Amino acid sequence: MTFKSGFVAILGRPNVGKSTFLNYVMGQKIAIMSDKAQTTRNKIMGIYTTETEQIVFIDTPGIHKPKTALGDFMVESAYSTLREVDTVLFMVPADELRGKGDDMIIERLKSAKVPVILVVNKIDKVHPDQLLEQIDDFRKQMDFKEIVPISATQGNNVNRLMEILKENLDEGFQYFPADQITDHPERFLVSEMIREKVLHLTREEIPHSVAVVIDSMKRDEETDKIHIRATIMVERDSQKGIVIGKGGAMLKKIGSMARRDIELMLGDKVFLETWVKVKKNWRDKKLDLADFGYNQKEY
Ligand SMILES: Nc1nc2c(ncn2[C@@H]2O[C@H](COP(=O)(O)OP(=O)(O)OP(=O)(O)O)[C@@H](O)[C@H]2O)c(=O)[nH]1
Ligand SMILES: [Mg+2]
Repeated sequence: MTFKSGFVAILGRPNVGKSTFLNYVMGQKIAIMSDKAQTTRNKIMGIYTTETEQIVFIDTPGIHKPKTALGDFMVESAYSTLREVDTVLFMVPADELRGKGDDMIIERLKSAKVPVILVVNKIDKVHPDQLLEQIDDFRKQMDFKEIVPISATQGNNVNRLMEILKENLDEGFQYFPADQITDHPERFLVSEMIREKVLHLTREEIPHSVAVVIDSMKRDEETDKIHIRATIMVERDSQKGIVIGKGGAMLKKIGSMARRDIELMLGDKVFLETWVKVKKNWRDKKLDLADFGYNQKEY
């Protein structure tokens, strides 16, 4: 039997459910998710492999009007996938009307010369009539190869979308071993899981200002646990106060929730030590961006 494979990018505005979809398909958390916009900051591969096919999904940062060097990096890394993939999934939410942000992306997609599948996500949030109107509106904007409504949280119609993707695969290599699910090292996933808890537990001003760096990660022979030291970077002293919380309560909560996720991912006991540091305006400094893992990488 011939083997089929292909690269598929997931593109769209922030918060539409791109990472939620990827995690649903992969059956585990590779990309962190939150109800705050601009959660994903790096391209993340989710490698889906069966006996007969391999689909390499690339989850991308939500496309927005960038206001910082980090924002520039995020948007650029999302658009860069257009040169790297065989198919694009353009994701829009069923419950929000098409806006300037969508139009901007559509313009780029039109000139990209890659087949684009429109994925209307969050159908659990709307009445079917509203869904039809949404589809009708987008259909007029460009020529989509297919239009597929789904719910990434509930899994509705995700199988159908997977079938369509499989039907459209070309004969090709198995690019990655069958047991590899992502291109990112464990350290990156660990830092992301900590960042996810900061996003969940802190107020609106923190999420965009935070980066997490893993200082060390090794097995402690005495306790037989993985000992992880992580630093949470923020931009201001006041933010440091919020992340640490009264008597350290917030940091403790972040640590224990993150530890649970990390243990699940690693399948091992973990001792997690977290520190908070202030690094002023790191989002605007190219050098700091690279230090914190935000540097361009091609696939
Ligand atoms: N009701 C509903 N909510 C969803 C669905 N898919 C995603 N969400 C929610 O939408 C929010 C954003 O999800 P993410 O997966 O982080 O969105 P994203 O597109 O990756 O966002 P960025 O990384 O910021 O670009 C989360 O609160 C999800 O739980 C869905 O099908 N239905
Ligand atoms: Mg995301």
